[in-house]
This record gives sequence, C-alpha cells and structure tokens, in this order.
Amino acid sequence: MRWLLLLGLCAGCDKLFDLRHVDSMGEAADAPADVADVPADIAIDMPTFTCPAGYGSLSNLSSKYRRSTGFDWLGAELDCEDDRDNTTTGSTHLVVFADDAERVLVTTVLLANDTAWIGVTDRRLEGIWKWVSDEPVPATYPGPNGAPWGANEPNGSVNENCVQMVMSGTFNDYACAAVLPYICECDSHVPVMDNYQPP
Ligand SMILES: [Ca+2]
Ligand SMILES: [Ca+2]
Ligand SMILES: [Ca+2]
Repeated sequence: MRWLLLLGLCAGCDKLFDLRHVDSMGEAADAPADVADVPADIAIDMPTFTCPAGYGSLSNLSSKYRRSTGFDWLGAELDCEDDRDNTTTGSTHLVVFADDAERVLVTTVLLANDTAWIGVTDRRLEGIWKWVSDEPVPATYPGPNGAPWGANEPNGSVNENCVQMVMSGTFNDYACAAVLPYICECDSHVPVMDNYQPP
C-alpha cells in the first residue's frame, strides 16, 4: 500500500523538479542553450569581491580577515580602511558581526587568547551603539543588556565608547585611546563614517 501511495504521490514529480532525460554522456538532452552556456565557475554564495593580500578565509564565511596589533580604536579602524586599494573590490573595516556564527568563529580562530578591538562604538552618541559599516545588522545586536555583552557591560558611560572583544567572545565597552590588537574584515559592506565619527 505504501509503495502504491508513494507512486501515486510521485506521479508528476518529473514536472515538479523539472527532471530531464539524461543521455549516456550525462548531459541533459533537452537543456535550452542559454542554460547550457552558463559558465561553470558561476556558483551561488561565491564572494563577489576581492580582498587585499594579508586577509585570510575563515571556515565557510564569505568575508576575509586579518589580525594586527598596536592602535587605539580609531587608529585601528582607519588602518583597516586603508588596506583597500584600487586592485581590490572588497571594503575593509574593523570586523562587523552580522550573526553569532561569525562572532564565535572569530573568537575561536582569530582572538588567539587575547582581546581585540571590533567595529562597534557609541563615540557618536552615548549609549547608541553602531557598527562601522553599512551592513544590516539587527538593531538588537549588540543589545543594550543582552548577549554578547559581558556581565555588567557596557558600564563605562562617556569614558568607554569603543568595544573590545574579550577572550570569552563577549563585548566590553572600553576607553577608545587604549592600544589593543584589532581584527579587520574585508567584505562587500562599505564603512560609514557617520556611524563612528562624532558629529
Ligand atoms: Ca562580518
Ligand atoms: Ca559609551
Ligand atoms: Ca566596560
């Protein structure tokens, strides 16, 4: 009975999935020319941008990253932005986390048991945290009270306007003048100066 039911359900599956006769060479016999002519190197999810030398891949993320040391927060952001040149099409800026998967990967692979500046700040308006690029990150991330802020953070009011990621991968607002390691990201999202420079 079950087989009969399955056969019944699948009558018309060839139309549903657009199955075509495949000949002995493995090619669809009746594939239209415009489909057959699509170059093999076009694939969904491939990055549409190129990145400067020194940026490396991280698992299956489309962005590329580099870690460096020795700048205050604004110096770090400008150093990241400065990586872009006219031979590459990606934008560069302090890392922006669009979701938690990226945050966890960066914490695990790039933080190297240290702390680092990341691309979020309330330099522009106290208590209003903004990411440095035009990427559409959910407004609640980072939220004023929830993860990924560390316990009791942010706590620095006007004295701590830049965000340091600590070893556990949580966020701490910290004095922007501190010199820390930092993580740059190369992606398709441009830095927005109005998100991080005071008016
Ligand atoms: Ca990102
Ligand atoms: Ca602040
Ligand atoms: Ca703090």
